[in-house]
Amino acid sequence: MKKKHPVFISIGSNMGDKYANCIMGIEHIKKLNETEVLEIANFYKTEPVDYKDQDWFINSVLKIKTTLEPEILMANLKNIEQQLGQYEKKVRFGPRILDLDIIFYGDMVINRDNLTIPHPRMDKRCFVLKPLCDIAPQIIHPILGYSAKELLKEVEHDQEQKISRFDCN
Ligand code: PH2
Ligand code: MG
Ligand code: MG
Repeated sequence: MKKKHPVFISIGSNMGDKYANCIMGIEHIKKLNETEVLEIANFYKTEPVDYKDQDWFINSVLKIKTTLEPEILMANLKNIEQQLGQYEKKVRFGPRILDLDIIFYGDMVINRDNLTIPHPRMDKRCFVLKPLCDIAPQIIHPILGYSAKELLKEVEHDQEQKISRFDCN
């Protein structure tokens, strides 16, 4: 039997009906082979980081269990992003209908041209760490050795990363 790995995925949207886009994305992930969605964090309205001149995002984090290998999972997530309507030329860090990023894949460390796990910027990003702490505050970053909660503490007062709970109802 293939091993099922716990994986955390960051989900985000800042175009169109942002919350609906995230929900659609999750529905697609639920339909993937060999994959179960275990937990969904709260949703947050978050100030854009890295590329400031764009609309605010809706972000959350999911915990899934999957036997899909990291590259295969990533390809499936890209495919879902595309199904939800991709804009031909994406600006790096710019606006998107749906963005699905692998944050952690078990405690695997991967450094390949097209895939870096843990996600290389997650430890600086409130929009990842805040929802991650809703569902897995004690999870340890396999390179840095700090928990999600400890990492969040370092960035949560950053005035450039405003974040508030998004009311889904
Ligand atoms: N994604 C980015 C760049 N900046 N900012 C926020 N608040 N949320 C995001 O999901 C986000 C971002 C690139 O993927
Ligand atoms: Mg991203
Ligand atoms: Mg992405």
